[in-house]
Amino acid sequence: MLRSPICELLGIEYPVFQGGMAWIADAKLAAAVSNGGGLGIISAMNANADWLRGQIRAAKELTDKPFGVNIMLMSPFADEVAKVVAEEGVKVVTTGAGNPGKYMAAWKEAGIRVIPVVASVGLARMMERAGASAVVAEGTESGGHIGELTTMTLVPQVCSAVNIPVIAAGGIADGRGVAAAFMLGACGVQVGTRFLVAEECGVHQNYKDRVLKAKDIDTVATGRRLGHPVRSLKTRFSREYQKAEFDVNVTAEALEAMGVGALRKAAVDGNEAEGCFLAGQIAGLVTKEQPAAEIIRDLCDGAEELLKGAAKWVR
Ligand code: TUI
Repeated sequence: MLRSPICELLGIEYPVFQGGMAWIADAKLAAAVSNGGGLGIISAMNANADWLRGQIRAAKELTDKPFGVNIMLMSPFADEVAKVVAEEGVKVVTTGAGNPGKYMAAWKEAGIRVIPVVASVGLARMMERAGASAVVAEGTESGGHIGELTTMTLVPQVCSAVNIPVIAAGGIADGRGVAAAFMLGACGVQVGTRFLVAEECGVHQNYKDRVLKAKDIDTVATGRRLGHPVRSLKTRFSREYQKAEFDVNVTAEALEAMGVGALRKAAVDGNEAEGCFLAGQIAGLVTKEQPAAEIIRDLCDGAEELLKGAAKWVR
């Protein structure tokens, strides 16, 4: 069985986190992943405190296992949801799209294990000093808000720089990816794109179908001009956004406005014309809908077999 110190640290069976996907990762998906032995994560995205409190309580009804909450630091509600996770006794908080430094003391005081998602060695080091229990090193292969470095280059550099456990993310969707992540020095993985098509994932069926049909070259990173690049599937929205981004006559404000509501349109409405379908570069490998527990077992059993057989390369 694939196990690592992150399992003991968090009280989980398998070293697999489910990514905190905005508008998608709710109590139902998080509970299914946690019941399957991984760490389910509810995304607080751009929602307010009441919504998050409801989701945390719903997850507690659905599972006795630990689960986490992901806080998107660019959210206008970051301050209030940061309080809710402490009040509701959430065990694990992951953060994205910024530096969670100002919340760390309060979260640690509440006994929360804080695991920031980082895209650079600098932020990983800073988070270790601030008291993080681990970091998720997320490569640019990921869907959603991304940094510059690939998983292949980021993970070993973060592992060499810090003494806390490192979870690898970005481009991992099967046992090969998991085994590779462990070889790079990680002791766990975070997976988003493959959990998009979990049976318990409530994202619109059009979104699942787009992911299932995607090929290797079907994602694109847009938003660099505004300083927050985002990876999504190539769709009408991404093509039009890209055109606007390269047009010097389109203002930054107009570009910002184009993005508003696009994630919800994709995830909730399945709107293929106006939605922004966030997904990672590994989408081409994701070809079937399965229960979350089955996905976790496939990832870990696949990695176990590869790691056991790795000695064949040594003569
Ligand atoms: O955060 C993510 N992925 C996300 S957040 C998101 S919601 C969103 N919607 C529309 C536009 C933008 C975001 C969708 N996907 N992953 C973790 C991550 N964090 N990737 C990159 C970073 C990051 C980037 C810059 C972390 C810190 C940072 O700067 C740190 C600093 O020094 O402020």
